[in-house]
Amino acid sequence: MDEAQILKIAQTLDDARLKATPLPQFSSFIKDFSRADAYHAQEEGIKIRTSRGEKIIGLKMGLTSEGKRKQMNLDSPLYGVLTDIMEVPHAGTFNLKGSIHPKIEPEIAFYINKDLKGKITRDDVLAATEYIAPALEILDSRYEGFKYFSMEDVIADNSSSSHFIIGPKCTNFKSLNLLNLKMQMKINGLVLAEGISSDISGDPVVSVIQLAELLSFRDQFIPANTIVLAGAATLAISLEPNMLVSLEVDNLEKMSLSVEE
Ligand code: OOG
Ligand code: MG
Repeated sequence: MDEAQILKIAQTLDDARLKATPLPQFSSFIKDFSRADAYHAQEEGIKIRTSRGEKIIGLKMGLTSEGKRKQMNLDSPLYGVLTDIMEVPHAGTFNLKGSIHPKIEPEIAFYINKDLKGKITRDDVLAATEYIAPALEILDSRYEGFKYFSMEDVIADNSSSSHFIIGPKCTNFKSLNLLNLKMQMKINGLVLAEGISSDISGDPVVSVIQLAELLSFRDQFIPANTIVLAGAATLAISLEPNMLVSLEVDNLEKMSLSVEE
């Protein structure tokens, strides 16, 4: 695909996001849309946002759980970029205006304070982690119906990321078994999504390792001072007005978000 076509995809998706108007999938009419083109379009989309003054503060892994891959009918993990304006404070309010068909999902975040490049180990990730935290990600696909036929569409669309919330920080995470943390997302007090931290790539630390590897294919890395969302442990739930969403992860402090119209 040529540069002009890639730029056009990035601009069209940016417009759809700003106008909260969904689009048909590009793969329904573009036949030579490769994975590299898709990440290239994602990078151009992020350039459009940073040129307006947004700051890159994090990265997200997605489709790291088997349940999510089945929900979306997609086969492998992917990543996206988080900017400062996508962050909603913990215990704050999320206003649905400006979203198309938002969904929320429970995650674990890692705050990485050293560069992580290429092939890295579990110990490298732990040594570079300043804290972990429970996290919520709000997804809002810019495509009609929030269903994809292709990985390329969703990657170009910054892997559906819309907003994220980082819960209370935990710095003594080295004493926790990160493979065995129960995660419960409640809506208005009812448990609607439940999983275990090992539903995230078998081990959420593995998501960070996979992220560094995926980035290396684009000659990129996880820079110091980056928030990394490791991916959802359960299926995503559609957001509606007046929901109080809370997330409880074993050994971490509870977090919450109110949703309003
Ligand atoms: C893709 C993004 C998935 C996760 O945590 O699995 C994701 C999507 O489902 O739209 O963020
Ligand atoms: Mg996610």
